[in-house]
Amino acid sequence: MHNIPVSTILAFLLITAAPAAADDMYEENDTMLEASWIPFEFGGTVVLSDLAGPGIQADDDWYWFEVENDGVDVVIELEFTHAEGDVDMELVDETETVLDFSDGTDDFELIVYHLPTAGVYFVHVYYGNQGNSYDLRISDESGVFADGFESGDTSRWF
Ligand SMILES: [Ca+2]
Ligand SMILES: [Ca+2]
Ligand SMILES: [Ca+2]
Repeated sequence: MHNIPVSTILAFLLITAAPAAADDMYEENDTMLEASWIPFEFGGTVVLSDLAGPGIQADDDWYWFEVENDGVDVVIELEFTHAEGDVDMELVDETETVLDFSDGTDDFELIVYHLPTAGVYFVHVYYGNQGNSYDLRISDESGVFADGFESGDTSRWF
């Protein structure tokens, strides 16, 4: 601190603090290679805001999750306020193929997709770049039906 004017220190703090305030805790995740991990589990539901708070769509946001079983019917829900910035999303596989997308004009986007094989999949949240906050929920159809069970219950119908 010796010989450094206070105004210089304050300016430095403002500059370094600004990016964190403008976006979410999952940055940097602007490309597939930088995608943030979502701890998806078969039969369960994972909610982004329960992990490190809601997302903010100020630039491209990529997330990845792993499916350990073949034939999972994955349900991906995105919630936000459309009036605060249009947000869209797509489901992408490891080969960068877009499997499905949702680009509506309401306060949510929804993708329901049958994943034939186990593997790593990506959710790409993008479009308006207005700094709109959102929540992301990933579940599978068995998770929907298992909602009445206590967490940790591993019982299945099949
Ligand atoms: Ca973000
Ligand atoms: Ca981002
Ligand atoms: Ca949209």
